[in-house]
Amino acid sequence: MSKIFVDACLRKETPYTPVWMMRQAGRYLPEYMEVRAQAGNFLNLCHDPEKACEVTIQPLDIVGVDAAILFSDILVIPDEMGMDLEFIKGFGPKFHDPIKTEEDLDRLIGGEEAANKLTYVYETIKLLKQKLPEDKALIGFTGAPWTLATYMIEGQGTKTYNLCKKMMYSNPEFLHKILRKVTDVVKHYMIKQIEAGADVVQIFDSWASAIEVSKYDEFSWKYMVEIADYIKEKYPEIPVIMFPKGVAAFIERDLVYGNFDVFGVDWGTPMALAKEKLGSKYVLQGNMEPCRLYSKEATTQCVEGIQSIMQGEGHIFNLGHGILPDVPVENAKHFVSECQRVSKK
Ligand code: 1CP
Repeated sequence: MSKIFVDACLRKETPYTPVWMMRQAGRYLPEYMEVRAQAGNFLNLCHDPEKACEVTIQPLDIVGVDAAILFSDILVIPDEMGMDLEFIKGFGPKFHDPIKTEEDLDRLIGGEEAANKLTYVYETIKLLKQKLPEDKALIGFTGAPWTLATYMIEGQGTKTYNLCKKMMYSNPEFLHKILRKVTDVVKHYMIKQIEAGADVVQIFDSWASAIEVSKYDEFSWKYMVEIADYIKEKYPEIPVIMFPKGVAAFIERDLVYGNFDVFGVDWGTPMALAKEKLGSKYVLQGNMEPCRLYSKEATTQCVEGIQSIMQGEGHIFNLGHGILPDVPVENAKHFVSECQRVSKK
């Protein structure tokens, strides 16, 4: 049976435009909160394939999306490379031993050896393959090397990125050494997710916009393209989605290139601009401003607007970044059904 989401990624004819939401498994769902409470904490949940599988499937049943995204986190990668990760309630992720010196980096496990430690992720994917309905696709994912490096250097989320940017301008060779090591792990990690059963993979560069346009290719995009090339060489039929957040100026200046299938458009980038610059080359995913989910009216208006721009083009509906924890479930359902309604052929 064909999967509508995979077909849309490959620009094949579909009965309507498929839809999913970034961060669709999460705190806005009471059913998620229940399973997370049973697990004790967020990382335990990531490490438990049965429970991770259960929360991955919840948004399919509850809000009716067309694809499932593996429940995990981008930060399990540096965790398994040997960094000490904790998710602190009310604070967020924290690495207690951020990278400051060459020795700190050399201590970390690299390449396939690090990717081999993420067995619980592959186990979750294998379980999902047994449990997901045949017509629903499973999306695997990773963080982009740059986005992962920001947490590995800063030790936590940041507003200013001062430690990694200090490195970018005063010791770029060392930043490249970190990015190289992470890229080599991610390449193996992506292949192993695909071999476990992921139908599609997405690379999240959530903090792309922290880099000035003239430096974006050098410190982030080229590593993402290298990962996509590696995947496409081994598994050309597996769609690859790139999601660099906040890169309107990068698109505007025709700086996007690479061998991948779908470009994820963030909510700050006008869909019409993305269509003009990228629509002939890549299927576009996105891009409703996530806060529109607080109002059904604002949601419908935006979905209709996106549909009028993307009608007849390669398109997948999504938000332009993750859903927020206090969005009413009913409004998320409304978004999904509106996307399916306005695009029905
Ligand atoms: O239950 C909880 O309180 C933890 C909240 C939570 C959840 C549900 C975190 C902590 N991560 C996740 C799951 C998660 N993370 C998924 C699951 C699949 C889905 O439903 O989408 C995915 C794909 C991610 C990816 C992720 N983690 C990104 C990239 C995507 C994005 O939203 O930009 C990033 C940047 C992270 C880091 C992270 N994980 C969690 C937090 C609080 C953060 C920090 C965010 C920050 O620094 O602002």
